[in-house]
Order: sequence, then structure tokens, then C-alpha cells
Amino acid sequence: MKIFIATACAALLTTAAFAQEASESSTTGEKDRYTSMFTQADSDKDNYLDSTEGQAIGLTGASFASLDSDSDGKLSLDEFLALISAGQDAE
Ligand SMILES: [Ca+2]
Ligand SMILES: [Ca+2]
Repeated sequence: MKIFIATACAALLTTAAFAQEASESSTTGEKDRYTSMFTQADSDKDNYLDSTEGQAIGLTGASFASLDSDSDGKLSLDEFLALISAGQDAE
């Protein structure tokens, strides 16, 4: 199982790198890129980013809070994808 997870992570990293190169101007590509980023950042795989996971990709303090639209202290994928329309950079 651990080998599978490591392989999946490697695949995600490759996908993210490719998406970043290939789709600068594509909204769909941006969504894929941010979804990959979210998945990678969600280190405990609970489908939410907590503040520690957010910090790992540069979402600190005010940035994290501004995305947390329901103020539950964690970011769902939908909340995270608001980065795209907000024009912020999570890196
Ligand atoms: Ca998490
Ligand atoms: Ca939230």
C-alpha cells in the first residue's frame, strides 16, 4: 500500500509539472493544476487542507483565512479552487 501511495504521488507530481507547462492560459488546465496542488498538499488525505498543510504551499495566515469561506479552519477543494478566480498564487 505504501508503494502504491508513493507511486501515485510521483504520478501527481509529474502531472502537476506537465499541467503547469502546458496550460498557462487554460482555465481547465489551471483547475487541474490547482487540484493536483491541493491533493499533494493534503498530506493526511482527509480532503481538506488545514493551516499546517496550507503553509507547506505558501498559504499562510491571511491568505488561508481569505480562502476559508465557511471559516471552519480548513480548506475544501472548492475553497482552494477559489484561488484561480482570485488570481492569487499559492506557490
Ligand atoms: Ca489534510
Ligand atoms: Ca473551509
